[in-house]
Amino acid sequence: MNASDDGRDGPAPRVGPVPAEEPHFRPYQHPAAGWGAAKSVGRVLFRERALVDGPRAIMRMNHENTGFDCPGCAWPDDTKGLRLDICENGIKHVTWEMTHKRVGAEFFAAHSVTELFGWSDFDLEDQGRLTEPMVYDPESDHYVPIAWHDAFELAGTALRELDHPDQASFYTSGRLGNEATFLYQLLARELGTNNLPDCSNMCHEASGRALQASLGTGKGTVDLKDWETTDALFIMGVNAASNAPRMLTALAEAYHRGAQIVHINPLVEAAATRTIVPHDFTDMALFKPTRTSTLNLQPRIGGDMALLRGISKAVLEQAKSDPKALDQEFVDRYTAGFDAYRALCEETPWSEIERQSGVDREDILKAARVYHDADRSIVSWCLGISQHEHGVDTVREIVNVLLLRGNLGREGAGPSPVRGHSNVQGNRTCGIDHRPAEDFLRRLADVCGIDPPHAHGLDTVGTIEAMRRGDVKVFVGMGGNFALAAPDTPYTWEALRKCDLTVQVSTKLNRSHLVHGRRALILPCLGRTEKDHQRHGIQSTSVEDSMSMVHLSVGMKRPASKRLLSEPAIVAGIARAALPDSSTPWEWYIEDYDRVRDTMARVLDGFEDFNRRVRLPLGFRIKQPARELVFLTPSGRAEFSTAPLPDVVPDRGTLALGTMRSHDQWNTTIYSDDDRYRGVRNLRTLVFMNEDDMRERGISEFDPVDITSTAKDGSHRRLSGYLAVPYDIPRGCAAGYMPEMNVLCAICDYSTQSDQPLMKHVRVTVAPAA
Ligand SMILES: Nc1nc2c(c(=O)[nH]1)N[C@H]1C(S)=C(S)[C@@H](COP(=O)(O)OP(=O)(O)OC[C@H]3O[C@@H](n4cnc5c(=O)[nH]c(N)nc54)[C@H](O)[C@@H]3O)O[C@H]1N2
Ligand SMILES: Nc1nc2c(c(=O)[nH]1)N[C@H]1C(S)=C(S)[C@@H](COP(=O)(O)OP(=O)(O)OC[C@H]3O[C@@H](n4cnc5c(=O)[nH]c(N)nc54)[C@H](O)[C@@H]3O)O[C@H]1N2
Ligand SMILES: [Mo]
Repeated sequence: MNASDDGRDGPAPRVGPVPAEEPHFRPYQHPAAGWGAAKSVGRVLFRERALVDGPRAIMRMNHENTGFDCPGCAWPDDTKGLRLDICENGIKHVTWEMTHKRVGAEFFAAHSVTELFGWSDFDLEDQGRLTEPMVYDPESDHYVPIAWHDAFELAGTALRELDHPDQASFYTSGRLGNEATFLYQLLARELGTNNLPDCSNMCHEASGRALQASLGTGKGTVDLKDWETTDALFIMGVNAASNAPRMLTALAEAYHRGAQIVHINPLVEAAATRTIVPHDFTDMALFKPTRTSTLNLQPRIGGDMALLRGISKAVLEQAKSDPKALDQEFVDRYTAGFDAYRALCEETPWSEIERQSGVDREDILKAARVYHDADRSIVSWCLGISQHEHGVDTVREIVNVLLLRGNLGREGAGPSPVRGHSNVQGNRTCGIDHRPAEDFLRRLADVCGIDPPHAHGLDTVGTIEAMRRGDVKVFVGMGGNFALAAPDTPYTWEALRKCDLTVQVSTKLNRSHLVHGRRALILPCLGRTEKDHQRHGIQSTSVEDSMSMVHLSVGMKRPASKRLLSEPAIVAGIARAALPDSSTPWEWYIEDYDRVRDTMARVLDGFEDFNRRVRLPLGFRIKQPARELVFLTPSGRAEFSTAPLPDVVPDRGTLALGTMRSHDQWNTTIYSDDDRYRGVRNLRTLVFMNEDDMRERGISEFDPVDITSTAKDGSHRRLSGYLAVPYDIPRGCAAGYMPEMNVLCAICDYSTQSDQPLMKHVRVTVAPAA
């Protein structure tokens, strides 16, 4: 990474491992998952020396309330119960946590922070699990051991001594279980701040806001059963084979059933071709692939809204001769704003739709026909839709399309965002929100006897800016890797370094431990696979998946070290030290998480009888008012939106760059330099480009290039020496990997609709390396 002014001497650290061989690129020809995935799993188990524990743990993953929830993604568990519902990347993720390697006091004694700073992010995490709390010692520039009690005191004192609680910010990464989440937000609010940034601010913030505005609920309305009964699936802006691999099973089943599957993505990702479902042992044995797509459309980056508008326009045109094209009864009974939306669709010329989407009218009509012929449709999406300036408008346009044909509130139909982290949705449900609802605050005050602040707090971008100004002085990271995941790497690093204290609750060593405040703590915690032993016995925690199912997760492995604490215990420890007079029974809660759940049941909507219902075999589903056609919107109806199409066509000479994940990484955790499904080996510092765009710039395959971004405020950022890879991507578009490319994402480049960083639409020029 070319973050030059990082404040520590030495060469700029790299993210991925040093590849053993030369870069290699050949388009991938095989079905997704299948034996390629099986082989890859074997390699990972071997590397982490988890050949015995690994397979044993995998058998306990995602089983009815007897195992732990796969931390790999938020895809729901198989509704058929006990089935081996696992995937390659989930296994990689679990084995990563279960590694036998350890990072303890001796390790930190042997390596100064400045030395470690020079290591690659891959090497940092590859050292294994953290085993004891550590504090930064500026004298020696080493992390040194600290007792838990003293660590809590240090954090508590720093929080107590702030002039105002808003000088602290409490970040959450989406791994955190519901019980710890609830306690964490209680700590922040009892202290007196709503500064609760989370990874969602960079992920699905736009989806939540849009669904809230259109339907009065910030979540999708469908569940897996709907996926199993729908006639048409529209899969937008998600690389499912890598990032939600268990979706492949659903796609294959849909195909067998004769459902239509339309993929809308600038790249034809592996899930848009064929798959061999890994737990279908016959297909595996016979190498028998199933198609997972019936139509692929490749819009330009940011072109989805225009494409969706085109589908609506076509449906409305069709409705003139075929009244069944439109569900007029549904529209009349349940929606508001239809006439204005119809007028807008009629006014938007096809030429504009084609230009903005980058897709021909003829192809849009194909998708429209699929939509119109299907009795029930689901639209599913992820970051390719949300991380844009107009992410909120685009998700609302998805809802517009669905409303036209009454695809809501009935089986097999509705919006279905694919969430990221395994409990990111649960975090929001349980109170991680810098803009909390008044209703929620009132109940929190009543039940917990606190006086929570009402002013909105800071989100991720807001926190970075406030740290940089010196307005936030204490940063607590509850999981995650803020330093690397956040935009504008050098800027974010400068901001973190201005803090008085940074506290990171983590399982593994990462960049956020090395880019720290004047004082810094590393607080190591149990992972989800591990036994959480408290006074009243082994505790379980609950999580909520993408489809609002809440269920228990119980770790079964011996903890990586005796000195680890659970996340709830760490929150309680900090809370007691920061709020010595608090009447919240922090210690009592930790003795038995059922007690936390009993309190949650009284505060949170839809959590009545929490302890009993969460123990049902598949847990329970949080009620979705919109699913019951109850719309908590101002009009009491589902609201059509009428946003104008944004101009997303890149200026001459510039490209729209999307930053994304490779197959072999989990956000900032990098497993290797390979991206199997995109045919890349031994290379992460690349940029995928259209061949014509390369030719026009005099660039050939693997030529080194400089990538320069231009921010909204006109400032420039640059990455040098990246290798160009010719790829099947629309002209004017380019793609490459996060988190390396965060260097190009300016802090000021966030959406005015969602405050979400524009990680899929970075304005860049690419030129042969100087
Ligand atoms: N193995 C693994 N699983 C993961 C993760 C991981 O890193 N590794 N991360 C987790 C997290 S936190 C999240 S949020 C999800 C992320 O899951 P994804 O959303 O799949 O994440 P990305 O890798 O960013 O891929 C974005 C996809 O959007 C497409 N795209 C880019 N721009 C556009 C556009 O303008 N329009 C459309 N239609 N498509 C576009 C890209 O081609 C790519 O296919 O996955 C979760 N699951
Ligand atoms: N350019 C660009 N940037 C992006 C994105 C993008 O698409 N493009 N995507 C954004 C998105 S969607 C997201 S969600 C964020 C991700 O941002 P984060 O959630 O902050 O980052 P992760 O890489 O998921 O965090 C990994 C770290 O979590 C810690 N960890 C793992 N398991 C546990 C656990 O059980 N408990 C605790 N306490 N810690 C644990 C480990 O120490 C590990 O190093 O990145 C965002 N950044
Ligand atoms: Mo995410």
